[in-house]
Amino acid sequence: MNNKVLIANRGEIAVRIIRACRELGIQTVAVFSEADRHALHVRYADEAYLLGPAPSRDSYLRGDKIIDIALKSGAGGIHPGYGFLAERADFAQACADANITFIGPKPSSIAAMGDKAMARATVTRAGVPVVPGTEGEGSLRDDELLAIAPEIGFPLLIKATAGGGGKGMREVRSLEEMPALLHAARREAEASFGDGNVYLEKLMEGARHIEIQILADHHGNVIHLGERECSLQRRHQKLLEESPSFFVGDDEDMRQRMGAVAVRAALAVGYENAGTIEFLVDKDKNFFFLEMNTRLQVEHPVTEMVTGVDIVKEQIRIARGRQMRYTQESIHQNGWAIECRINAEDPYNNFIPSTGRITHSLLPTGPGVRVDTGVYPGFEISPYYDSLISKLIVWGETRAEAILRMRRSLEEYKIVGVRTNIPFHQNLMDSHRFMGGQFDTRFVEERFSMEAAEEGKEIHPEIAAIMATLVAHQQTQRAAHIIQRGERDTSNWKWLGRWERLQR
Ligand code: MV4
Repeated sequence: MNNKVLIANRGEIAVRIIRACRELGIQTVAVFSEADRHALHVRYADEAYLLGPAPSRDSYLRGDKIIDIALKSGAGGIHPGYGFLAERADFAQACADANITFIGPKPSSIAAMGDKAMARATVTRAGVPVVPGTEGEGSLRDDELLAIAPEIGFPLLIKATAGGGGKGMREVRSLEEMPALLHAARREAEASFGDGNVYLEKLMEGARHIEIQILADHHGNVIHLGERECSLQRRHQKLLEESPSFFVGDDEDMRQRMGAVAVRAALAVGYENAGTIEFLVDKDKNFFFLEMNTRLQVEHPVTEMVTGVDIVKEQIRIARGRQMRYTQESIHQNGWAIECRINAEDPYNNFIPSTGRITHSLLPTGPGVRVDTGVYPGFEISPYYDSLISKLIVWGETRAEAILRMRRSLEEYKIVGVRTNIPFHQNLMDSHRFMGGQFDTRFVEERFSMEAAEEGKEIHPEIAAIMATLVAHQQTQRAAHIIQRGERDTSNWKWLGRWERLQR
């Protein structure tokens, strides 16, 4: 790989990758859609090329055009970021065929982990525990699945082999309802992935979602960077991640066992570069391999904050064939990091996406605060891509300090022009269950409501008046959203005392 990298992505992750390249002295090439002409990643890169119309399939999914641009601009490497082409084995192969370094794993590793049934079979052979379910890599017919189901036991889950991230999943409570659910799952999988193949897993209720970050170089060195707790999600969209996990806590033995198992899963597919092993963890701390994400993840910064490893720089070094700069013994978790995903969506209206121009914005700064964003005042949030505006990441010596810092940062953060989920995160930070770490993957959808969280809160007429003035002043119908200052009835010190009592 030469000294020029094309970033085949947009938004905050494209900016994040450009920053790593800059620090490494690498030239950068951005690509953009018609909707992203004025995007930050286009401004930050040394060169930028238009891909095509706004829809992803006409722009960021055009692997052929992207490889052409890489060849024309003389970029020797392509970083795919996450989403779009990041987990397409055919794209990774096409890069190799064009003599371009794909900054990620080998096509065979992507393919082996992309087929979820194959992934289960492969890691099982390597001694990695998986959730009980169907075995082997072949496709199973409905009659075969119906015969196996009672052995696995109900409730169970039908999952798409080509799936991941919850798409095409169906919960099955009894054999009677299973044929119809199989049909529906196959149809959804066929429509989403062009592959109607499914497999079965026992449903693990009330489990946590904990994942391990992996780094592997081309010299056989594979290490893990500890865990991330990702249980706080809504409809399979993660909203908040932290590292370490409160649930793993000071159980160093569990942490090292999970890490060792994750390393084994990566070795099973000859993994290279950065990747993540997802586990489901039950209340008795048993953990089971769920799937492997063969890419850089949205939430990688929390791991960077506690380990001090720049994962993106390490990805680039690894792709250049360098030896990893770390050994397992040199990796230590220091303190606590929390990431809130700031989305352009309305938490008071079922989280529907909010589009429009960001007219004003003030970013939180100061000690222990990092904001990864791809937008700025004047930028228009379009409906074509995901609703992620930014990632607000804080670091603290302890979880309590990180939570207080996150509250402070959320108060400082002002975004006007689109609605955001900042009020959701503020309510979450005030939630006693969150403070006490008492949550699993059902928490946001089943035990949390904005209305309940805000019951009894004062109404602030001054803020309402300022907001009305602002809106009128801008002569726009677009909704403005002012984040209310934290006027809590207790000081942070009192709150910390309470939190510490909760911990006993
Ligand atoms: C599961 C599960 C329970 N039991 N598998 C959702 C996304 C995909 N990565 C796998 N998912 C799940 N698989 C078994 N056998 C529960 C989920 C799940 C979930 C997992 C992680 C985080 C949030 C979740 C929300 C709902 C369901």
